[in-house]
Amino acid sequence: AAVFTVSQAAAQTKEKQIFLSPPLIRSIYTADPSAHVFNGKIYIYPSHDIDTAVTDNGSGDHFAMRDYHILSLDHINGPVTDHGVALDIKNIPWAGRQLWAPDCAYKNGVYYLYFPVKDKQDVFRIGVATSKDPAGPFKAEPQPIEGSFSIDPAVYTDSDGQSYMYFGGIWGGQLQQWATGKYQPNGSKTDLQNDDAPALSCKVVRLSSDMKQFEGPVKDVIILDESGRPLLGKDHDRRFFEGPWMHKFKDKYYFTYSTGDTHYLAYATSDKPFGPFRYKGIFLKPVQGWTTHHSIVEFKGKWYLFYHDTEISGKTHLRNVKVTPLYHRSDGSIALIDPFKS
Ligand code: FUB
Repeated sequence: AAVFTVSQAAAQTKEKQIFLSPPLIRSIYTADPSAHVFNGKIYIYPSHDIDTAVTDNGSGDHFAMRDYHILSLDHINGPVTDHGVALDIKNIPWAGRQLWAPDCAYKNGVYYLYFPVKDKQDVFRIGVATSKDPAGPFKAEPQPIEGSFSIDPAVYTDSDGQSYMYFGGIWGGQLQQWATGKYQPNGSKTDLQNDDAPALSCKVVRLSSDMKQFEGPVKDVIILDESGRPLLGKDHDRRFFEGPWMHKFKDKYYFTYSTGDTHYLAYATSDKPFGPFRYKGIFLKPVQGWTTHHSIVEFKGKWYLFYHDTEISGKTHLRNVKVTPLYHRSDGSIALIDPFKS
């Protein structure tokens, strides 16, 4: 199957169905919302989708984004401010093409914007840019983070101050091309192509105290099934595809992610940030559009899911971000969200 073509399941236009939430902003296309609370406001770090002449060649090339705009809200239902261009690809010295899903972290008066982009050899790497203002503009470091690869960085800072980066994505995100530890330019375009072997894992690594480097080894985020065995490559309904996020609720670490070609957002929990994690279920049914990507954040004592769909454009590469409440039940499970009203 081609990468990023619209699957029949997700492409069914949900005619006569009513979307659960409205787009947060209509003046630009936005996707992959990483939301954080800084200085009592919500800041959203999304991808900025654009329409280009690039056609879908099976590797996500039509996601040809060139800059980031940061959004902010004072209240969950309040007006959204678009702070303009926060980082442009032309100001990232090592970048080639495709600015994909970013994230942001804060430490000691500095905001760190983490972003995946293909380098001039067309290999995804992860870069970092800094600013004193959560809305930017950000200045990129001259080189990508040493040892970084693939896409979708999500940085989680634990209660002890240690930050971790979760990252990776299969298919167009190239994770499978790093399976040997070295980039395979002519490697598989999808996954390990070994259905009965453990699926490729998301990666996790500690960040250095200056937030600009990896510290220690890059490890696998192992997701175990109900029998304690790693999820297998053939388990497309449950295995990791892309779009990781981490949040902690009542001392449990919740690893949340997209299952990609089956279009779910799923979760797995652990007592430790490195896992292993136990698969628990899905918490968002397929949205309109091929990709599904999210973040989870607590704001003023309530939890929210930030996600995207294609309500405005109907095109899979021109997305819009949304928000809806998210509920943790007393047994630790997350209540399932349907992106359409029933
Ligand atoms: O926005 C480009 C890519 O699409 C992201 O990196 C993936 O997570 C998917 O949402």
